[in-house]
Amino acid sequence: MIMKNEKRSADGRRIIVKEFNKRAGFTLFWQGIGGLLTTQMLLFATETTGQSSANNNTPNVLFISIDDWRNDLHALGVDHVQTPYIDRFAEESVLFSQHYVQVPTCGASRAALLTGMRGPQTGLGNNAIRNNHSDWGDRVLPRVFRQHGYQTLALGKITHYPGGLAGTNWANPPEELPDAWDRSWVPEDSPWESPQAMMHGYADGVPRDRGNSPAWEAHDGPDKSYPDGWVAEEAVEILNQLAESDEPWFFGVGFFKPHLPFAAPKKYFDLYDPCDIPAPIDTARQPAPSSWNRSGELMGNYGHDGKDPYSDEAYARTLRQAYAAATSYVDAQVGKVLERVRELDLMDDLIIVIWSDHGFALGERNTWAKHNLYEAAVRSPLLIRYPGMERAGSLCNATVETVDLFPTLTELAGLPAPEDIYGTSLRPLLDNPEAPSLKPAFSHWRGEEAVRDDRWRMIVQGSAKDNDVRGLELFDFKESVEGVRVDPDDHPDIVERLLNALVTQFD
Ligand SMILES: [Ca+2]
Repeated sequence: MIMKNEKRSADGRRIIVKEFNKRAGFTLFWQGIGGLLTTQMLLFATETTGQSSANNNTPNVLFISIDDWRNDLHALGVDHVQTPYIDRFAEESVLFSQHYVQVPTCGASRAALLTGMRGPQTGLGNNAIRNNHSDWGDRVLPRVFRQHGYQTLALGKITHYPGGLAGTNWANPPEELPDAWDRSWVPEDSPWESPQAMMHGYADGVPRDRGNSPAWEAHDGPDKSYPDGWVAEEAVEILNQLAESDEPWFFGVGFFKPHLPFAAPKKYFDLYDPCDIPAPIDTARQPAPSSWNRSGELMGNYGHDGKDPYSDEAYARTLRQAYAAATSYVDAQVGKVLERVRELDLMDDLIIVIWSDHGFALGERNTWAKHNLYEAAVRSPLLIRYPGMERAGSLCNATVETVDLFPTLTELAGLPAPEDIYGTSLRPLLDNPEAPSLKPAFSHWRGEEAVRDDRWRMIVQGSAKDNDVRGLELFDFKESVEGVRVDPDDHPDIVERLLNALVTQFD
Protein backbone atom coordinates (compact mmCIF):
# COMPACT_ATOMS: atom_id res chain seq x y z
CA MET A 1 0.00 0.00 0.00
CA ILE A 2 1.41 3.36 -0.95
CA MET A 3 -0.06 6.59 0.17
CA LYS A 4 1.08 9.90 -1.16
CA ASN A 5 0.51 13.14 0.58
CA GLU A 6 1.56 16.45 -0.76
CA LYS A 7 2.58 19.27 1.48
CA ARG A 8 4.96 22.15 1.60
CA SER A 9 8.21 22.45 3.46
CA ALA A 10 9.14 25.50 5.50
CA ASP A 11 10.91 27.09 2.57
CA GLY A 12 7.87 26.70 0.39
CA ARG A 13 9.03 23.79 -1.68
CA ARG A 14 6.38 21.36 -2.71
CA ILE A 15 7.17 17.99 -1.31
CA ILE A 16 5.67 14.57 -1.40
CA VAL A 17 5.59 12.29 1.57
CA LYS A 18 5.54 8.66 0.59
CA GLU A 19 4.65 6.07 3.14
CA PHE A 20 5.17 2.46 2.31
CA ASN A 21 3.59 -0.28 4.32
CA LYS A 22 4.57 -3.65 3.02
CA ARG A 23 6.54 -6.56 4.29
CA ALA A 24 9.62 -4.55 4.96
CA GLY A 25 8.67 -1.21 3.72
CA PHE A 26 8.43 1.89 5.65
CA THR A 27 10.23 4.83 4.51
CA LEU A 28 9.57 8.44 4.47
CA PHE A 29 11.12 10.65 1.99
CA TRP A 30 10.68 14.05 0.65
CA GLN A 31 11.29 14.71 -2.97
CA GLY A 32 11.37 18.19 -4.34
CA ILE A 33 9.39 18.68 -7.51
CA GLY A 34 11.58 19.70 -10.38
CA GLY A 35 14.82 19.13 -8.53
CA LEU A 36 16.03 19.69 -5.03
CA LEU A 37 17.30 23.20 -5.50
CA THR A 38 15.50 26.37 -6.31
CA THR A 39 17.27 29.21 -8.09
CA GLN A 40 16.78 31.32 -5.01
CA MET A 41 18.56 28.78 -2.86
CA LEU A 42 21.43 28.52 -5.28
CA LEU A 43 21.87 32.27 -5.27
CA PHE A 44 21.77 32.29 -1.49
CA ALA A 45 24.45 29.64 -1.36
CA THR A 46 26.58 31.59 -3.78
CA GLU A 47 26.26 34.81 -1.83
CA THR A 48 26.97 33.18 1.50
CA THR A 49 29.91 31.03 0.63
CA GLY A 50 31.37 32.96 -2.24
CA GLN A 51 31.23 29.74 -4.21
CA SER A 52 28.75 28.34 -6.62
CA SER A 53 27.34 25.06 -5.46
CA ALA A 54 27.44 23.94 -9.07
CA ASN A 55 31.17 24.38 -9.56
CA ASN A 56 32.01 21.56 -7.19
CA ASN A 57 34.07 23.79 -4.87
CA THR A 58 31.57 23.42 -2.08
CA PRO A 59 32.64 20.43 -0.01
CA ASN A 60 30.26 17.56 0.47
CA VAL A 61 29.80 15.98 3.89
CA LEU A 62 29.72 12.31 4.81
CA PHE A 63 28.68 11.97 8.44
CA ILE A 64 29.00 8.43 9.80
CA SER A 65 27.32 7.73 13.11
CA ILE A 66 28.04 4.63 15.17
CA ASP A 67 25.77 3.66 18.06
CA ASP A 68 27.02 3.14 21.63
CA TRP A 69 30.67 2.82 20.59
CA ARG A 70 33.09 3.43 23.44
CA ASN A 71 36.69 4.27 22.69
CA ASP A 72 37.41 0.69 21.65
CA LEU A 73 39.47 1.55 18.59
CA HIS A 74 42.78 -0.10 17.87
CA ALA A 75 44.16 3.21 16.61
CA LEU A 76 43.53 4.62 20.09
CA GLY A 77 45.78 2.01 21.62
CA VAL A 78 43.07 -0.46 22.60
CA ASP A 79 45.08 -3.46 21.55
CA HIS A 80 42.52 -6.17 22.10
CA VAL A 81 40.01 -4.82 19.58
CA GLN A 82 40.37 -5.24 15.82
CA THR A 83 39.20 -2.21 13.82
CA PRO A 84 41.37 -2.21 10.69
CA TYR A 85 39.06 -0.12 8.52
CA ILE A 86 38.59 2.83 10.86
CA ASP A 87 42.27 2.52 11.83
CA ARG A 88 43.07 3.13 8.17
CA PHE A 89 40.76 6.15 8.13
CA ALA A 90 42.62 7.47 11.18
CA GLU A 91 45.62 7.84 8.87
CA GLU A 92 43.51 10.08 6.66
CA SER A 93 42.00 12.18 9.44
CA VAL A 94 42.57 13.71 12.86
CA LEU A 95 41.62 11.24 15.58
CA PHE A 96 40.39 12.71 18.85
CA SER A 97 41.13 10.64 21.95
CA GLN A 98 39.20 12.83 24.39
CA HIS A 99 35.81 13.42 22.81
CA TYR A 100 32.88 13.63 25.22
CA VAL A 101 29.17 13.59 24.52
CA GLN A 102 26.64 15.90 26.14
CA VAL A 103 24.20 13.23 27.27
CA PRO A 104 24.81 9.46 27.62
CA THR A 105 21.73 8.32 25.74
CA CYS A 106 20.99 8.08 22.03
CA GLY A 107 18.28 10.67 21.44
CA ALA A 108 19.60 13.47 23.61
CA SER A 109 23.20 13.05 22.47
CA ARG A 110 22.04 13.33 18.88
CA ALA A 111 19.96 16.37 19.79
CA ALA A 112 23.14 18.05 21.04
CA LEU A 113 24.95 17.07 17.87
CA LEU A 114 22.24 18.55 15.67
CA THR A 115 21.67 21.77 17.63
CA GLY A 116 24.95 22.67 19.28
CA MET A 117 23.05 22.93 22.56
CA ARG A 118 23.56 21.16 25.86
CA GLY A 119 21.31 18.51 27.37
CA PRO A 120 19.28 20.69 29.74
CA GLN A 121 18.42 22.89 26.77
CA THR A 122 17.46 20.13 24.34
CA GLY A 123 15.98 17.67 26.82
CA LEU A 124 17.74 14.69 28.37
CA GLY A 125 15.63 11.82 27.05
CA ASN A 126 15.44 9.86 23.84
CA ASN A 127 12.50 11.95 22.64
CA ALA A 128 14.45 15.21 22.92
CA ILE A 129 14.34 15.78 19.17
CA ARG A 130 10.76 14.65 18.67
CA ASN A 131 9.41 16.74 21.54
CA ASN A 132 11.45 19.90 21.24
CA HIS A 133 12.47 20.46 17.62
CA SER A 134 9.77 23.07 17.08
CA ASP A 135 11.65 25.35 19.50
CA TRP A 136 14.88 25.18 17.54
CA GLY A 137 14.00 27.03 14.35
CA ASP A 138 16.91 27.03 11.95
CA ARG A 139 19.36 26.04 14.66
CA VAL A 140 19.51 22.50 13.33
CA LEU A 141 22.60 21.28 11.51
CA PRO A 142 20.97 19.66 8.46
CA ARG A 143 18.55 22.57 8.12
CA VAL A 144 21.50 24.96 7.81
CA PHE A 145 23.07 22.85 5.09
CA ARG A 146 19.74 22.43 3.34
CA GLN A 147 19.09 26.15 3.38
CA HIS A 148 22.43 26.65 1.66
CA GLY A 149 21.71 24.39 -1.23
CA TYR A 150 22.74 21.01 0.06
CA GLN A 151 20.83 17.81 -0.47
CA THR A 152 20.49 16.36 3.01
CA LEU A 153 20.14 12.61 3.39
CA ALA A 154 19.83 10.52 6.55
CA LEU A 155 20.19 6.76 6.11
CA GLY A 156 19.78 4.48 9.12
CA LYS A 157 20.11 5.87 12.63
CA ILE A 158 21.10 9.53 12.58
CA THR A 159 18.45 10.90 14.91
CA HIS A 160 16.97 8.68 17.61
CA TYR A 161 14.43 7.05 15.31
CA PRO A 162 16.03 5.27 12.33
CA GLY A 163 14.24 6.56 9.26
CA GLY A 164 12.96 9.63 11.06
CA LEU A 165 9.44 8.53 12.02
CA ALA A 166 8.54 8.55 15.71
CA GLY A 167 5.12 6.87 15.65
CA THR A 168 4.02 3.25 16.00
CA ASN A 169 6.83 0.78 15.31
CA TRP A 170 8.86 3.84 14.30
CA ALA A 171 7.25 3.35 10.91
CA ASN A 172 4.53 5.98 11.16
CA PRO A 173 4.28 9.75 11.70
CA PRO A 174 5.00 12.07 13.40
CA GLU A 175 8.26 13.02 11.81
CA GLU A 176 10.96 13.25 14.43
CA LEU A 177 12.70 16.25 12.84
CA PRO A 178 10.68 17.91 10.07
CA ASP A 179 12.22 19.99 7.30
CA ALA A 180 15.76 18.81 7.97
CA TRP A 181 16.24 16.04 5.41
CA ASP A 182 15.43 15.69 1.76
CA ARG A 183 15.32 12.01 2.47
CA SER A 184 15.36 10.06 5.72
CA TRP A 185 15.03 6.29 5.54
CA VAL A 186 16.15 2.80 6.40
CA PRO A 187 16.92 0.17 3.76
CA GLU A 188 13.81 -1.20 2.13
CA ASP A 189 13.08 -4.87 1.55
CA SER A 190 15.15 -5.98 4.52
CA PRO A 191 13.74 -8.88 6.55
CA TRP A 192 13.03 -6.70 9.59
CA GLU A 193 9.40 -5.61 9.73
CA SER A 194 9.90 -2.08 11.00
CA PRO A 195 12.64 0.38 11.95
CA GLN A 196 12.03 -0.53 15.58
CA ALA A 197 12.62 -4.22 14.80
CA MET A 198 15.72 -3.24 12.85
CA MET A 199 17.10 -1.16 15.73
CA HIS A 200 17.27 -4.18 18.02
CA GLY A 201 17.38 -6.76 15.24
CA TYR A 202 18.53 -10.33 15.50
CA ALA A 203 19.66 -12.38 12.52
CA ASP A 204 17.58 -12.47 9.36
CA GLY A 205 14.66 -10.38 10.55
CA VAL A 206 14.01 -11.69 14.05
CA PRO A 207 12.84 -8.81 16.30
CA ARG A 208 13.67 -8.41 19.96
CA ASP A 209 11.31 -9.91 22.48
CA ARG A 210 11.83 -7.35 25.19
CA GLY A 211 13.03 -8.87 28.42
CA ASN A 212 13.54 -12.31 26.90
CA SER A 213 15.80 -12.08 23.86
CA PRO A 214 19.50 -12.66 24.55
CA ALA A 215 21.94 -9.80 25.01
CA TRP A 216 24.22 -11.23 22.32
CA GLU A 217 24.04 -13.37 19.22
CA ALA A 218 26.62 -14.88 16.86
CA HIS A 219 24.95 -15.97 13.64
CA ASP A 220 26.91 -17.99 11.13
CA GLY A 221 25.96 -15.92 8.10
CA PRO A 222 26.97 -13.01 5.90
CA ASP A 223 27.18 -9.35 6.88
CA LYS A 224 23.62 -8.81 5.71
CA SER A 225 22.42 -11.18 8.41
CA TYR A 226 22.19 -8.02 10.50
CA PRO A 227 20.91 -4.51 9.67
CA ASP A 228 24.28 -2.76 9.37
CA GLY A 229 25.14 -4.93 6.37
CA TRP A 230 22.03 -3.51 4.72
CA VAL A 231 22.91 0.05 5.70
CA ALA A 232 26.42 -0.31 4.25
CA GLU A 233 25.14 -1.70 0.97
CA GLU A 234 22.54 1.06 0.68
CA ALA A 235 25.13 3.72 1.50
CA VAL A 236 27.39 2.46 -1.26
CA GLU A 237 24.53 2.65 -3.74
CA ILE A 238 23.67 6.20 -2.67
CA LEU A 239 27.33 7.23 -3.00
CA ASN A 240 27.27 5.93 -6.56
CA GLN A 241 24.35 8.26 -7.23
CA LEU A 242 25.80 11.24 -5.37
CA ALA A 243 29.03 10.93 -7.34
CA GLU A 244 27.00 11.95 -10.38
CA SER A 245 25.27 14.85 -8.61
CA ASP A 246 26.05 18.47 -9.43
CA GLU A 247 24.56 19.60 -6.14
CA PRO A 248 26.45 19.55 -2.86
CA TRP A 249 25.29 16.92 -0.40
CA PHE A 250 25.25 16.14 3.29
CA PHE A 251 24.92 12.38 3.67
CA GLY A 252 24.35 10.93 7.13
CA VAL A 253 24.97 7.20 7.41
CA GLY A 254 23.91 5.83 10.78
CA PHE A 255 24.95 2.34 11.87
CA PHE A 256 23.31 0.41 14.71
CA LYS A 257 26.15 -1.51 16.27
CA PRO A 258 27.73 -2.08 18.73
CA HIS A 259 24.47 -1.09 20.49
CA LEU A 260 22.66 -3.89 22.31
CA PRO A 261 22.01 -6.63 21.45
CA PHE A 262 25.70 -7.32 20.89
CA ALA A 263 25.01 -9.25 17.71
CA ALA A 264 27.23 -9.89 14.71
CA PRO A 265 28.08 -12.60 12.21
CA LYS A 266 30.03 -15.42 13.82
CA LYS A 267 33.20 -14.64 11.86
CA TYR A 268 33.62 -11.48 13.93
CA PHE A 269 33.28 -13.43 17.18
CA ASP A 270 35.97 -15.77 15.87
CA LEU A 271 38.41 -12.85 15.91
CA TYR A 272 38.42 -12.92 19.71
CA ASP A 273 39.32 -15.21 22.56
CA PRO A 274 37.22 -13.97 25.50
CA CYS A 275 40.14 -14.60 27.84
CA ASP A 276 42.27 -12.11 25.93
CA ILE A 277 39.92 -9.18 26.52
CA PRO A 278 40.93 -7.39 29.70
CA ALA A 279 38.43 -6.61 32.43
CA PRO A 280 38.26 -3.05 33.73
CA ILE A 281 40.56 -2.09 36.57
CA ASP A 282 37.90 -0.68 38.88
CA THR A 283 34.67 -2.66 38.93
CA ALA A 284 33.65 -1.65 42.44
CA ARG A 285 30.30 -0.08 43.05
CA GLN A 286 30.71 3.58 43.87
CA PRO A 287 29.35 4.70 47.23
CA ALA A 288 26.29 6.96 47.15
CA PRO A 289 25.61 9.65 46.19
CA SER A 290 26.95 8.60 42.84
CA SER A 291 26.23 8.27 39.15
CA TRP A 292 25.93 4.49 39.49
CA ASN A 293 22.83 2.93 38.01
CA ARG A 294 21.32 -0.54 37.88
CA SER A 295 22.21 -1.18 34.24
CA GLY A 296 18.52 -1.48 33.48
CA GLU A 297 18.91 -1.50 29.71
CA LEU A 298 21.08 -4.62 29.72
CA MET A 299 19.56 -6.38 32.70
CA GLY A 300 15.92 -5.47 32.04
CA ASN A 301 15.52 -5.42 28.28
CA TYR A 302 17.26 -8.73 27.65
CA GLY A 303 17.08 -12.26 28.99
CA HIS A 304 20.17 -13.74 30.58
CA ASP A 305 19.24 -17.36 31.22
CA GLY A 306 19.94 -16.92 34.89
CA LYS A 307 23.38 -15.48 34.28
CA ASP A 308 24.59 -12.22 35.76
CA PRO A 309 27.71 -10.43 34.53
CA TYR A 310 28.20 -8.94 38.01
CA SER A 311 28.80 -12.35 39.55
CA ASP A 312 29.58 -14.63 36.60
CA GLU A 313 33.00 -13.83 35.19
CA ALA A 314 32.57 -16.20 32.25
CA TYR A 315 29.36 -14.43 31.23
CA ALA A 316 31.07 -11.06 31.66
CA ARG A 317 33.83 -12.25 29.32
CA THR A 318 31.27 -13.44 26.79
CA LEU A 319 29.55 -10.05 26.78
CA ARG A 320 32.88 -8.28 26.29
CA GLN A 321 33.69 -10.63 23.42
CA ALA A 322 30.27 -9.94 21.88
CA TYR A 323 30.75 -6.17 22.17
CA ALA A 324 34.15 -6.49 20.50
CA ALA A 325 32.65 -8.65 17.75
CA ALA A 326 29.89 -6.11 17.14
CA THR A 327 32.56 -3.39 17.03
CA SER A 328 34.62 -5.26 14.42
CA TYR A 329 31.44 -5.92 12.46
CA VAL A 330 30.47 -2.24 12.29
CA ASP A 331 34.09 -1.35 11.53
CA ALA A 332 33.92 -3.59 8.47
CA GLN A 333 30.65 -1.98 7.34
CA VAL A 334 32.16 1.50 7.69
CA GLY A 335 35.09 0.17 5.67
CA LYS A 336 32.78 -0.68 2.76
CA VAL A 337 31.49 2.89 2.69
CA LEU A 338 34.95 4.45 2.89
CA GLU A 339 36.29 2.12 0.23
CA ARG A 340 33.58 3.24 -2.16
CA VAL A 341 34.40 6.87 -1.39
CA ARG A 342 38.00 6.15 -2.43
CA GLU A 343 36.98 4.18 -5.52
CA LEU A 344 34.71 7.00 -6.65
CA ASP A 345 37.50 9.51 -6.08
CA LEU A 346 35.27 11.67 -3.87
CA MET A 347 37.88 12.70 -1.31
CA ASP A 348 38.97 15.89 -3.06
CA ASP A 349 35.87 17.77 -1.98
CA LEU A 350 34.62 15.67 0.90
CA ILE A 351 34.44 16.28 4.64
CA ILE A 352 34.11 13.02 6.58
CA VAL A 353 33.21 12.70 10.24
CA ILE A 354 33.01 9.44 12.17
CA TRP A 355 31.31 9.90 15.52
CA SER A 356 29.60 7.83 18.18
CA ASP A 357 26.74 9.12 20.32
CA HIS A 358 28.27 7.87 23.61
CA GLY A 359 30.15 4.98 25.13
CA PHE A 360 29.11 1.97 27.18
CA ALA A 361 30.63 0.58 30.35
CA LEU A 362 31.48 -3.12 30.29
CA GLY A 363 31.83 -3.44 34.04
CA GLU A 364 33.66 -0.20 34.81
CA ARG A 365 32.53 1.31 38.13
CA ASN A 366 30.16 -1.62 38.56
CA THR A 367 27.99 -0.66 35.62
CA TRP A 368 27.15 -2.42 32.37
CA ALA A 369 25.50 0.62 30.94
CA LYS A 370 25.41 4.07 29.51
CA HIS A 371 22.95 6.39 31.33
CA ASN A 372 25.54 7.65 33.80
CA LEU A 373 28.30 10.27 33.78
CA TYR A 374 31.30 8.02 34.29
CA GLU A 375 34.09 8.15 31.75
CA ALA A 376 33.17 4.95 29.91
CA ALA A 377 29.64 6.18 29.23
CA VAL A 378 30.36 9.68 27.93
CA ARG A 379 33.63 9.21 26.04
CA SER A 380 33.44 8.12 22.42
CA PRO A 381 35.52 8.19 19.25
CA LEU A 382 35.63 11.15 16.88
CA LEU A 383 37.53 11.37 13.60
CA ILE A 384 37.44 14.30 11.15
CA ARG A 385 38.97 14.73 7.72
CA TYR A 386 38.49 17.52 5.20
CA PRO A 387 39.90 18.45 1.81
CA GLY A 388 43.40 19.84 1.91
CA MET A 389 44.06 19.09 5.54
CA GLU A 390 47.72 19.14 6.45
CA ARG A 391 47.75 17.03 9.60
CA ALA A 392 46.10 13.83 8.44
CA GLY A 393 47.15 10.91 10.59
CA SER A 394 47.46 13.00 13.74
CA LEU A 395 46.17 12.17 17.18
CA CYS A 396 44.61 15.05 19.11
CA ASN A 397 44.45 14.64 22.89
CA ALA A 398 42.65 17.90 23.56
CA THR A 399 39.32 17.73 25.37
CA VAL A 400 36.46 18.25 22.90
CA GLU A 401 32.71 17.70 22.97
CA THR A 402 29.89 16.82 20.61
CA VAL A 403 28.49 20.36 20.50
CA ASP A 404 31.73 21.40 18.81
CA LEU A 405 30.80 19.51 15.65
CA PHE A 406 28.12 21.96 14.50
CA PRO A 407 30.44 24.99 14.18
CA THR A 408 33.26 22.77 12.93
CA LEU A 409 31.20 21.42 10.04
CA THR A 410 29.77 24.78 9.08
CA GLU A 411 33.22 26.38 9.16
CA LEU A 412 34.78 23.62 7.06
CA ALA A 413 31.92 23.96 4.57
CA GLY A 414 32.08 27.76 4.52
CA LEU A 415 28.60 28.19 5.96
CA PRO A 416 27.50 30.47 8.79
CA ALA A 417 26.75 28.89 12.15
CA PRO A 418 24.05 30.24 14.45
CA GLU A 419 25.58 32.54 17.03
CA ASP A 420 23.94 31.11 20.12
CA ILE A 421 25.32 27.60 20.07
CA TYR A 422 27.64 26.30 22.74
CA GLY A 423 30.19 24.51 20.66
CA THR A 424 33.51 25.85 19.48
CA SER A 425 34.91 25.08 16.05
CA LEU A 426 37.62 22.45 16.21
CA ARG A 427 39.42 23.96 13.23
CA PRO A 428 42.33 25.22 15.40
CA LEU A 429 42.87 21.66 16.67
CA LEU A 430 42.59 20.19 13.19
CA ASP A 431 45.28 22.58 12.04
CA ASN A 432 47.40 21.99 15.12
CA PRO A 433 46.46 18.78 16.94
CA GLU A 434 49.02 19.50 19.66
CA ALA A 435 47.29 22.75 20.62
CA PRO A 436 45.80 22.93 24.13
CA SER A 437 42.16 22.21 24.86
CA LEU A 438 39.76 24.99 23.96
CA LYS A 439 37.54 24.38 27.01
CA PRO A 440 36.39 21.59 29.32
CA ALA A 441 33.59 19.20 28.32
CA PHE A 442 30.21 19.12 30.05
CA SER A 443 27.75 16.26 30.25
CA HIS A 444 24.35 15.89 31.86
CA TRP A 445 22.09 13.14 33.01
CA ARG A 446 18.96 13.15 35.11
CA GLY A 447 19.65 15.09 38.27
CA GLU A 448 23.38 15.27 37.73
CA GLU A 449 26.05 17.01 35.71
CA ALA A 450 29.73 16.52 35.03
CA VAL A 451 32.74 18.47 33.88
CA ARG A 452 35.87 16.92 32.36
CA ASP A 453 39.12 18.74 31.76
CA ASP A 454 42.45 17.34 30.65
CA ARG A 455 43.04 15.62 33.98
CA TRP A 456 39.90 15.57 36.12
CA ARG A 457 36.30 14.42 35.95
CA MET A 458 33.90 15.75 38.56
CA ILE A 459 30.31 14.57 38.78
CA VAL A 460 27.82 16.65 40.73
CA GLN A 461 24.56 15.32 42.08
CA GLY A 462 22.32 18.35 41.67
CA SER A 463 23.30 21.57 39.97
CA ALA A 464 26.27 23.81 40.66
CA LYS A 465 24.58 26.78 39.03
CA ASP A 466 21.52 26.40 41.23
CA ASN A 467 23.76 26.08 44.29
CA ASP A 468 22.28 22.63 44.80
CA VAL A 469 25.25 20.30 45.23
CA ARG A 470 24.20 17.13 47.04
CA GLY A 471 27.18 14.98 46.20
CA LEU A 472 30.53 15.02 44.43
CA GLU A 473 32.57 12.35 42.71
CA LEU A 474 36.09 13.24 41.60
CA PHE A 475 38.34 11.17 39.35
CA ASP A 476 41.98 11.75 38.47
CA PHE A 477 43.09 10.59 35.01
CA LYS A 478 46.73 11.56 35.31
CA GLU A 479 47.94 7.96 35.55
CA SER A 480 45.02 5.93 34.19
CA VAL A 481 42.63 6.17 31.24
CA GLU A 482 39.93 4.71 33.50
CA GLY A 483 40.62 7.32 36.16
CA VAL A 484 41.21 6.89 39.86
CA ARG A 485 38.49 7.92 42.28
CA VAL A 486 39.81 10.36 44.88
CA ASP A 487 38.32 12.12 47.87
CA PRO A 488 37.11 15.61 46.85
CA ASP A 489 38.02 16.87 50.33
CA ASP A 490 41.67 16.25 49.49
CA HIS A 491 41.49 18.54 46.45
CA PRO A 492 39.57 21.70 47.44
CA ASP A 493 41.20 23.89 44.79
CA ILE A 494 40.33 21.47 42.01
CA VAL A 495 36.76 21.17 43.27
CA GLU A 496 36.35 24.93 43.41
CA ARG A 497 37.71 25.40 39.91
CA LEU A 498 35.50 22.68 38.43
CA LEU A 499 32.41 23.96 40.27
CA ASN A 500 33.06 27.38 38.78
CA ALA A 501 33.32 25.82 35.34
CA LEU A 502 29.94 24.15 35.85
CA VAL A 503 28.39 27.42 37.03
CA THR A 504 29.49 29.17 33.87
CA GLN A 505 28.93 26.34 31.38
CA PHE A 506 25.98 28.06 29.72
CA ASP A 507 27.58 31.50 29.51
CA1 LIG B 1 23.44 5.33 21.36
